[in-house]
Amino acid sequence: MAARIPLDRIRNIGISAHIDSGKTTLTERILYYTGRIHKIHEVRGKDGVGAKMDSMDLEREKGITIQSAATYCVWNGSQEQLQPHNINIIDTPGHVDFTIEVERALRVLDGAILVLDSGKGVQSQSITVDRQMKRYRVPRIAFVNKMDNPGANYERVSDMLKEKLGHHPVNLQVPIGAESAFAGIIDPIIGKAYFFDGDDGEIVREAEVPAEYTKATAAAREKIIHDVADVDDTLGEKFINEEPISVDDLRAAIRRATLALKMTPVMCGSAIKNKGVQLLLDGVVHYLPNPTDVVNEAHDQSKGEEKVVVESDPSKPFVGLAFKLQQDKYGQLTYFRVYQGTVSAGDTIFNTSNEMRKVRVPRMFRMHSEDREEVPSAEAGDIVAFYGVEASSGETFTDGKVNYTLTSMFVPAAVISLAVAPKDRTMEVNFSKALNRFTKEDPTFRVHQDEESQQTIISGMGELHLDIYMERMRREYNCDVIAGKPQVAYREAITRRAEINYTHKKQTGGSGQYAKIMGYIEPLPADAVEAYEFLDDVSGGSIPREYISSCDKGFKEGVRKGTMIGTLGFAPPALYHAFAVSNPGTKLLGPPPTINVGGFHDVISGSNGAFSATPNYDYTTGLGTLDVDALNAVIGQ
Ligand SMILES: Nc1nc2c(ncn2[C@@H]2O[C@H](COP(=O)(O)OP(=O)(O)OP(=O)(O)O)[C@@H](O)[C@H]2O)c(=O)[nH]1
Ligand SMILES: [Mg+2]
Repeated sequence: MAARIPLDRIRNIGISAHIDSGKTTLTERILYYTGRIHKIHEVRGKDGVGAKMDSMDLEREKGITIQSAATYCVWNGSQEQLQPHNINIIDTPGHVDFTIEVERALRVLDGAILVLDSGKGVQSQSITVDRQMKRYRVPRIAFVNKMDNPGANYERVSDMLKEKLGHHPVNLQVPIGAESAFAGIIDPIIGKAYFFDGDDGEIVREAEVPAEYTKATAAAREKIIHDVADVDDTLGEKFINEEPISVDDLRAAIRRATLALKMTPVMCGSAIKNKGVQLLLDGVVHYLPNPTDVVNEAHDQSKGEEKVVVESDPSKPFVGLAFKLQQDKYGQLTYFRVYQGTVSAGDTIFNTSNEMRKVRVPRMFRMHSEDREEVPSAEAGDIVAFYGVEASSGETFTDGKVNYTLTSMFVPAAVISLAVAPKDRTMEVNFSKALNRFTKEDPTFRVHQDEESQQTIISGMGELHLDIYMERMRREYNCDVIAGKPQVAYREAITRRAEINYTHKKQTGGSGQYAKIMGYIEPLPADAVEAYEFLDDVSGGSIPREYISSCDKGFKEGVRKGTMIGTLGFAPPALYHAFAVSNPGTKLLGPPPTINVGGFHDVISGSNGAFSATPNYDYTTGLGTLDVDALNAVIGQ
């Protein structure tokens, strides 16, 4: 293997946008210009081959991306002016039904390209994707694609970024012409024009700015300085003192402000016409973070979930996040982002999200869409796929020296459900095999048995989402499926804060229980990473520490069940809740009860057994009742 590229020359980026804006077409160009592929194939191209990143048959047939795909390349700059940089890329689907693919990519990436259609600008899915980027604090470059299309308008799209997404967009380029006359791009920062020659735009020709654009170029440079100085103090000071501002000063300021999420650099081009892609890659190097620029935090489970920073340092203990599972012809592939330390084939690693279960890593690969390259080890900052490592997506693994867990990703609730059955009884085994695998790979695809009808119900993010899985059952598992009528999955939501004041009293046989809990429930912000948050605000030991986790469990169960409809729990956008709990004057009326919380069995001692006792559920806490009563009160208001 070639010598490792140092961390400051690594970029882990996602390409995300509204459907059909050209993400896969753009990625295809990136792979071509960096020498990863030797011929360009179009999405829905006449040659019928299809783009590299859309490797699934269904993707090629439908001309849309369904699964995200990872790849990597090395970039030396549009003029070979840069040291080699390793760019790891995840191309994601734009269709809203596959939003989990965007979610998990953005969870593990350091930066992103937000692609926008030059005519349509900020579209519905751009808003969703932008919210996901904000959730994980991902700095991004906006790329205004399709500059060759009728109605192309770079400035207007940039204005929409401000109006609709609240960004501070800064236009880094001046397009030369637009629509069918779109010919090239000016970079006002260095004052040069670029044209893309050769059959596939592979030759980037640097030229003087055409005379008719000199005024516009000077004005654009002024505006860049002005707009960046607004959000970067160092540049701001130079600007006020009227000191000369060099190319490096300006680029450094843009980088700082972009990483601090204070501005969005806006660039443009036409992926299909092979224009602007190399300059965008230069932009990725200049303005998007390397792994060490990003602060990643974990919870130390051995220190009561204390927050710790995981460092992009290969010599520290290994910490990695399993973010995507995929089955291929060779077996189970688990994609990992390594956040800290080093992991090598043959190592034993520990699943800190699942009771430190240990697994051996037999082999690991760097992925290039469906192709792979075996590597002996991976270091902090890398994205790799392990073979033969059992995991669920969102689980943290370490080398066992530390017991850290990383924040998992936000999983949206289902919006639609469908009763399904295999057409033929002989297919039942394959039917359940397929459902098993799909639910493991995709947390937004859920399966349950309807208690009354005994039917198998699948639920997901939309009709297309469910259709794709039924089609995959037919193709990959030889199992035809009959389906009922789709049902919209209604869910309940908390809309505003409400107070809780609940007294639990129970006398059973010899033992009695008494507990009083006060607190509040309120919606979390729409961009919260976790769908449920428990806030322990107990003071003065009014509820002893050992019972706080029982309170948490009881509330969680209440949220999962919901109150009115019962099965699917509460839904965004009015997201779940936080609690403060306090319990003045608790006393126990009898001997302590025995309880079972989940799979965990404990005998309560002390004087507050009632916190974990249960009038309604025999496996969870007495607070389950509290939830339902309190939530009823909230929803009823
Ligand atoms: N005119 C024009 N068309 C483009 C450009 N880039 C892509 N397209 C076309 O737009 C369509 C969608 O392109 P894709 O690359 O599949 O878009 P995508 O964003 O990956 O789509 P999903 O992954 O399904 O969300 C294709 O027909 C492309 O040929 C461009 O720069 N100009
Ligand atoms: Mg695509």
